[in-house]
Amino acid sequence: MKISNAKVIVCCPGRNFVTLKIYTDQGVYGLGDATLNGREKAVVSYLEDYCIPALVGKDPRNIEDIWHYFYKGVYWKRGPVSMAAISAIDLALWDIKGKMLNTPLYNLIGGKSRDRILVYAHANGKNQEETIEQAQKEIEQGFKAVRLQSGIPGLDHTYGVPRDDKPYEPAQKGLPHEDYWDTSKYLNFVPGLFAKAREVLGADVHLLHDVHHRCTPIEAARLAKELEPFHLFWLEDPVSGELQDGLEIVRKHSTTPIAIGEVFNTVYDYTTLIARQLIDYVRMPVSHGGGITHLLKVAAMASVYHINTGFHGATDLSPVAMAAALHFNTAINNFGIQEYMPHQEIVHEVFTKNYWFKDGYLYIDDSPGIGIDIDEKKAQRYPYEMACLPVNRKLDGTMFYW
Ligand code: GCO
Ligand code: MG
Repeated sequence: MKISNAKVIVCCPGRNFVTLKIYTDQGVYGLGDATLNGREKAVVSYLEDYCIPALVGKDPRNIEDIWHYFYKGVYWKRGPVSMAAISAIDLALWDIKGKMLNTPLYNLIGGKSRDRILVYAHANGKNQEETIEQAQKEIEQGFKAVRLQSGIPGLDHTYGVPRDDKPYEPAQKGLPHEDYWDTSKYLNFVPGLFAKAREVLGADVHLLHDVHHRCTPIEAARLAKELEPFHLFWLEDPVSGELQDGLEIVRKHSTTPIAIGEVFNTVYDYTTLIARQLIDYVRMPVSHGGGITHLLKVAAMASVYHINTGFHGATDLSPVAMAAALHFNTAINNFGIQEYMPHQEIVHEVFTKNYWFKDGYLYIDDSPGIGIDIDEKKAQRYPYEMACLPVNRKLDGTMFYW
């Protein structure tokens, strides 16, 4: 069996997606998600100019060897662009294997450890009241876990909150939009939001919060400590991921569980954090962290330290990545939770959907491989539109993390 060809499909049904399609000489093809929000074209070039020519002629059954060909075999290793490309190749090869063997992906990586996948919803509001009302609506829809992000008094706009009445999408058309940020206003506000949320929503619902890399270690420690009475499911990205020792300071001061890694791309971003038990959840998604092949290794290492998964699942990960994550979550033992930010309906004009939400959980059907297809004609109707994630400045103009 041989890979006969591969191509990259770029489309923008409401937001940009990059999809890799690998063809074989047996008539079976596989799909992988190569979307890197705001840097899509860099991955397209990496795939088209360097990976696809080398893929043609290889036996698609040898997934481990092909993975290492593009990882160990490349002198300039790691990094989000090359790892997004490797992830897409890996997903497409697992998709092909599942289709060839006529079995869903989860069967190839251990079978079912569970029948349904616990997910968390996003409750975003312009202020405390709106955020908690939104959370109530989601709990009424059946969600058992909700992430709260709110506008902050004194700041025009912040991460996680829609600018108008449209669904929240962080990337905006054209060059990066500039946001403004003030950590002390944020730190003064968030504990009160969660105090009120617990009062209104009760003790049972799981509550989560994303700091989006914006605190110094000691600020994050203060926040994690002040949030302790409200028993968060997790506090996400309390410090910027490159400062791994910072998590030790957070850990020393609080029992609030910590999740990190949506911007990581290899197990080496995690080895210290896992082995020193500085975190509780790994978030690196299958579409940025080397696909199924590499995430199996990360999850295995995490499991030794009783650390669970909680994969990134924002709308910039395509339905191919979401379905692949659901297979992965179905199979491994140390699954924790899955982020679920549903795509707009227009996305499913282009991508089919083999998963559905019911009463707090996602379910996936047992179609072979990953189980998602792409309608290329419809994809053509929505050509790429340049869009970028915002940049962030402190109120005095200093560049800051977004
Ligand atoms: C999350 C993330 C996203 C990112 C987005 C960037 O926890 O879902 O932080 O909202 O900001 O995926 O592309
Ligand atoms: Mg996040």
